[in-house]
Amino acid sequence: MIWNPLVETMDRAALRKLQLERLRQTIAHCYGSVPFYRKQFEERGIKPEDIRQLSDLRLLPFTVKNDLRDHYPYGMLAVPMRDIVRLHASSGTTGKSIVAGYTAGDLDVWSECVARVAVAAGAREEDIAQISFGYSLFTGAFGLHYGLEKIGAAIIPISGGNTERQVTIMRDFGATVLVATPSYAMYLAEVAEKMGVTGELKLRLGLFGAEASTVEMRREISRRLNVTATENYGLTEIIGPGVSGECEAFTGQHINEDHFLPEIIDPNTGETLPEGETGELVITTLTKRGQPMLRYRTRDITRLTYEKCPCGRTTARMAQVTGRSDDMLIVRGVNVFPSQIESVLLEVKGIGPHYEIEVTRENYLDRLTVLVEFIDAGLVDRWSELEALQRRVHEKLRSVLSLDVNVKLVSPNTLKRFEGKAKRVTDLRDV
Ligand code: DLL
Repeated sequence: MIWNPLVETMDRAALRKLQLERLRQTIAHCYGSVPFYRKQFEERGIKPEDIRQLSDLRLLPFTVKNDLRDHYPYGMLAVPMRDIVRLHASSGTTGKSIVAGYTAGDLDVWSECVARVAVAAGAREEDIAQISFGYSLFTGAFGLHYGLEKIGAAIIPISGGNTERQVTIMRDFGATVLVATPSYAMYLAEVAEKMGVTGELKLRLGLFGAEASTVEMRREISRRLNVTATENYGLTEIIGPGVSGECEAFTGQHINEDHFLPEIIDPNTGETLPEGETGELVITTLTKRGQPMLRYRTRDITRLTYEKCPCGRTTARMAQVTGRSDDMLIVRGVNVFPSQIESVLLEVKGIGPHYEIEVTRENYLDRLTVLVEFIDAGLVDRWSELEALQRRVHEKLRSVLSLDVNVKLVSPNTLKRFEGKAKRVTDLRDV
């Protein structure tokens, strides 16, 4: 089923025409209403009229997270506050948060986009959806809430945390769809197993997002919760969830291209890359009124394809985000993405899906330590087996990363569990 066949299966030439029209309106709106954008245009000697075709987009400067921080809290708004009806923010691990303001029209667009993503993933009006994202300034819960409500699903707005109660409600209310971060879904699976109720759950579909997860991790969640695990993507600066999501053909995440114009750039040079090449995702909003974004650098690494999908949608698809350009660790000169480590760990039998990564510097030498739980608690007394397991993990990591990694196997249920986005990497080199 396709929620909005008119746009989701639109002929690409017609879609590009619509995008250009909306791009020009957005640029005029930004230029006329946001001093930050006007200054950027003036500094480069460009006028809104100079943007005549979609490829002229590359004439425009990028917008980055720091621009939003510098204009905290309301400096990026393009409408007066009386037209704003909702404010969200992303906490950000460092510094000021990023604020997002929505007009009533923006909220409608947002629900529409999430409705499309939810339906593409397989959600239907008969579903009972448990929303286990925190209802807060975070966009995840409210975004999925209104999108799923729009398609007619019944919402359980349980929010994050209180995990045993979550599982009880999930069972008693007969939830069929779970909305959570992949790491929280894994934790929920574990708690359901401990409570011995996995078999009584009615879950069939997982709408997972808000953080990177590997195929291996989603496969494990899928097995343990007995769900089809799908992924969706978005960010506060652009709208929240609803930017893109996987369809039932699992060929990447369809971007709601009539609202968000994607590009891929080389993160080092800023050059636009051709279709299919991997780089940083840059998004321009095409319909947002409250806080439009021109060429926003997401820092997320992915690639795009414009080929028609077997599901019938014609919109661009983005590959799974493997990490953020600022997540990449450089350890003794070797580039390491946490997702590579996750993939390796989940392939080794005998260890659990919970892990932490620590980077330290000893005597000017970087050291990467991976802590991971072994599954069989009895191994504590069987040293040689434990040692063999540790060697296996070590070898596997070395062959994939070309790096000597310090592996610490720890007892089951000793590492931190996450109720929202996981924070698995601690880099202690600069402190
Ligand atoms: O996480 C919006 C969202 C909520 C998306 C719920 C999907 C579901 P922020 O808190 O601003 O917004 O974080 C945005 O999270 O730039 C990515 O780095 C990461 N991210 C979001 N979805 C995915 C995903 C929400 N499916 C940042 N895969 C983004 C990988 C993701 N990373």
